[in-house]
Amino acid sequence: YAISREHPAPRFFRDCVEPKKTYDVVIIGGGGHGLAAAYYLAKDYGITNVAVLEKGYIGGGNTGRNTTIIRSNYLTPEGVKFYDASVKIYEGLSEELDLNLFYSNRGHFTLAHTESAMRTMRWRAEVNKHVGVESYVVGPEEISKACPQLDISCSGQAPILGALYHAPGSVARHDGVAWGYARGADQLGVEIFQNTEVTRIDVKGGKVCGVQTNNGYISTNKVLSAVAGFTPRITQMVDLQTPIVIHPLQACVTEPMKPWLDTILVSGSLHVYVSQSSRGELVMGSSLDPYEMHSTRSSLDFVEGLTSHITDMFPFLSNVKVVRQWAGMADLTPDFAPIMGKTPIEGFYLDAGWGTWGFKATPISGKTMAETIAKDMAPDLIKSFRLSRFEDYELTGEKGAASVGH
Ligand code: FAD
Ligand code: PYC
Repeated sequence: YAISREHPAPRFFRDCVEPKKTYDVVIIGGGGHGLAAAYYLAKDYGITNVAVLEKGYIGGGNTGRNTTIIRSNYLTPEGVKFYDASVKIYEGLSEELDLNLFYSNRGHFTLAHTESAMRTMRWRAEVNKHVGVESYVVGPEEISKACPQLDISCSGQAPILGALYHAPGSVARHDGVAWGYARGADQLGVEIFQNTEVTRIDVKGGKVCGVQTNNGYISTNKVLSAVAGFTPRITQMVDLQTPIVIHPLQACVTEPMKPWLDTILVSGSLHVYVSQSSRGELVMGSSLDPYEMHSTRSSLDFVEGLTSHITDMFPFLSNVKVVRQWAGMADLTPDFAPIMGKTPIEGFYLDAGWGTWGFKATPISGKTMAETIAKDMAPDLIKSFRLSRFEDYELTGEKGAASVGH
């Protein structure tokens, strides 16, 4: 590739224009996961002959569309350990990548409005504590203390009985995570190609041998697919079946306000979650759209439902304006856990099934997928996320900890 007047180097990383004929590893998808895998391949294993191919611009997929919640208060011990490892990397990531990711520890409340929801909160608290993660059940007084603006009766619609409190709950700047990993990978020698779409993957004798792109052909024996909502299109190219289905997930932000909301609040019953960003906007979302659709359109129906429930919780917000709304394409699995690791096609690695929950996993998914590719063997931390679990009936049920209604 050449850096020229037509293709000046952007501020963060080299502007790679023309891919080489061959790479040791090709990564499809320049979201947080693909870029983190590239970074750790180079940093942890010295594998730098790596190309990241992104059909649009980096971070333009779900990485730049999510509501940035980072937490590890899951339901299964396997899930809690995995996400806890990610939170621990996140805590030092601004320093490691030398970029301010606005990582902000807020504490996270999952509100319970019914006795059955309280039971799930107690269950999650016990699993979390068992694995050494700081989560416990609190009553309405403690919630009011942390967030005095919250109407505990929710305008009489669904009084709050208690919550699961999770001290490590945090938010961070989502596109910063993609840009930080991109710059880190680039500095170590990885080449990143934007506007480069993979249109075909060649497999011979059960082994990957190359990819066709709109920017030339690349030979390689190792391909990682990290394309979230586009996963079915890529797996179709190698004739691989997964149970992933795509539903839109929408979110929005309000006009900026002076800081008043210190914590992250999630209500499963009212189907809303909210935090306040470092620039004062309320970042809010609700349930998945209830139908399969490969689209990033957003709807009036979504903001109407969301704002009606948010004003049950915070009646004083009724005059605050929503200024932007958008959607991402969530790649959902039946058990709400990801699909990570090797596949029956030699040299084809899959990082998918991130649905509504994958931003928090970006660092650890990058690290563990890099290890899987480098050693051609998945580390223990991700073994329960293997694709074959759906054939073996060994699911990793995380629906009760998914945050977002389904
Ligand atoms: P992406 O960021 O989607 O990157 C995949 C990239 O692949 C895209 O840039 C795409 O252009 C590229 N691509 C696709 N096909 C090709 C091809 N053929 N060739 C080349 N490139 C290709 N998770 C949380 O943990 N916390 C949250 O608060 C949270 N909130 C969310 C809110 C919303 C509204 C949405 C939509 C998701 C939310 N998530 C959340 C989930 C999270 O955003 C995703 O799971 C995560 O960002 C997935 O990252 P990724 O890198 O795997 O995928
Ligand atoms: O996983 O915490 C989460 C989340 C919140 C909103 C969407 N995903």
